[in-house]
Amino acid sequence: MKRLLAILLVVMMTAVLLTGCLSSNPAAAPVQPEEKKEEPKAEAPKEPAKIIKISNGVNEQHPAFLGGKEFERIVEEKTGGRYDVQVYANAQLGDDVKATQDVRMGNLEIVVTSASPITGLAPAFMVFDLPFIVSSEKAADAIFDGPVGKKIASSLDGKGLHLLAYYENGFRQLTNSKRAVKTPADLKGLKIRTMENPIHLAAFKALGANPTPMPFSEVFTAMQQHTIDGQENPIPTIYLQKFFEVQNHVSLTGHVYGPHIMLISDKLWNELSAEDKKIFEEAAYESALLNRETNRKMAKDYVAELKKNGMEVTEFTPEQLKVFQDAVQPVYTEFEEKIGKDLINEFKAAVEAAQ
Ligand code: TK8
Repeated sequence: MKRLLAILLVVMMTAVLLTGCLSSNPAAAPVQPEEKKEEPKAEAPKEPAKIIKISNGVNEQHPAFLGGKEFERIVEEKTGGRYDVQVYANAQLGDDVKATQDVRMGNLEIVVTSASPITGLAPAFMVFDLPFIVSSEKAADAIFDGPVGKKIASSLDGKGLHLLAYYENGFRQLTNSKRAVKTPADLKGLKIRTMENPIHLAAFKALGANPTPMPFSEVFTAMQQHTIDGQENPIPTIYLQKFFEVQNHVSLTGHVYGPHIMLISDKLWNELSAEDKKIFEEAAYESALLNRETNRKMAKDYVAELKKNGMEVTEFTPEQLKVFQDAVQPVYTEFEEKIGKDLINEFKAAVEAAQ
């Protein structure tokens, strides 16, 4: 009897296992037939693209922004979309100083900033702020793409920032709403916005103006409301930011040549593989070439556009410019030590060699 029971139990258990009726749910699905259809293999889950934001203070037509878009195109293409580069305009992510600070802290990936307002971090960049030190675009390229540019860029080491590329902001020209400025004497008493940079401040003081530093995004309104009389920026910016709507005089002084530097946060840079670093560097350089070419074309073409829009353009002979050059000479001695005499000499030699 006992044996019979044991056999019964085994039979029942086997039946339970075969039919899958062990489930407490009587409606449970029967065991799948042996030959079940192969389900289409699900794709390996893709890592979401890493977002890289680029901050710009200028608008979407400006060569600095267009350079960023070119960087976006190349990086996304070469990495098969592993990165999603997003270019922001109009200081939406902050003006130069704030955006650079954010990049430095690792809260933002990339900024395209003027070097001038961030020289407190890396004084070597102040060499660009010395008036009339860069004589031509060709000389600028020789600096940017040669050993002097590398040396200046390396002054950012250990500061949380890495220079990806030298874009061109360009030769700065003076605008105002009061009168045609033909000599330093015409500048007397004019309230001129400058970038937040000690050399620019000192130079405009030496010229007899009343310099007022402020972030770029506040400049248009300040001119419109006449809290300042004028400002200075390269022709592409004067035209594209529509400064001609609130300024009627432009003097082609070209007193300072400024780079727009593309800086990436060390935090991100140190995370990148060697392969991605190379892609970023090549994309940055390609985008810089496009930026410089576009900027140079606009700098030529837009002088006529400014005239068409009612601006009076003052041009200078070399002799007339020399009056301005002589007036700002004291800033060379004043800032020589801070920048480094050797660097200034190397810079000047590279400029001369490029002539
Ligand atoms: C834009 C600035 C601008 C600069 C200035 O963010 O502040 O006047 O020339 O181009 O970098």
